[in-house]
Amino acid sequence: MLDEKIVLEQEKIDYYRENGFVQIDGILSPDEVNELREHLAEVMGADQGHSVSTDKQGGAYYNVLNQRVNTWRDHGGMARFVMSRRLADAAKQLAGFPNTRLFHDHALFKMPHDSKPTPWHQDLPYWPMNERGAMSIWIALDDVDEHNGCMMFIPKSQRIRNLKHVDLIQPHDIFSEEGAAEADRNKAVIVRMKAGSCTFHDGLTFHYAHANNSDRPRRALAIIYMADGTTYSGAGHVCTDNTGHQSGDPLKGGLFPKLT
Ligand SMILES: O=C(O)CCC(=O)C(=O)O
Repeated sequence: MLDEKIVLEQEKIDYYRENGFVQIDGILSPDEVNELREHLAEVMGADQGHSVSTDKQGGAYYNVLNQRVNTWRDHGGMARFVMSRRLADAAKQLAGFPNTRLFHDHALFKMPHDSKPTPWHQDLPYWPMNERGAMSIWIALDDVDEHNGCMMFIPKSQRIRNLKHVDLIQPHDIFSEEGAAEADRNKAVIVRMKAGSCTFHDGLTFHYAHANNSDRPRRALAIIYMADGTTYSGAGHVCTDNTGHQSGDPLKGGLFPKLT
């Protein structure tokens, strides 16, 4: 049951806190994976609603990611997974949030044919938050390896702050930034996973995803969690623009629901 609590092994929590990411196998059952794939197929094809698609087929961003943000707002089935206790509970234990809120979900499909890697980047520089600590779960809906777009992470890189955001279409080399010297690309951990398994990563952990050189989409669902009390920085973002939040306001209310 998606609403059941989960208790993570202390070893997983310690690994996450030390390295800024962790792999958890089998967070979803095979039946749940099938159900989620069906919901995703429905929501990705929608041409109306409150979720936002980042780019269309043929666009440069689409070749990196066919992304739809806030699927939960359009599809009750997606909402069941995005709001689920099990996933939010795991995030809370790893990050040590007193209480957890949703920032947003995003379906992340890496399409076959002319697929580009997701360049090395940190997530927090994209997010309009004053505090650090927000993090993502990335759930594989297909088996993933280097051939079809699995992720890589740099252990301990979550300690590195104040870097620029990386443009995913025309990336600069994050490793060449002043302040990134501590991140060692040679220590990158390649995370191959079965469908239904996931990683959690801190918003500051350096990560990358390979291009999809298979002939089928690589499907993933990511959900971004933040500590209750996280405040709005005032920076532009599709999830906070036109919501009435003022700089310094806590990110809360119906669009950023409390999950634990
Ligand atoms: O799915 C991908 O290719 C990249 C995902 C990512 O960067 C993220 O979830 O933060």
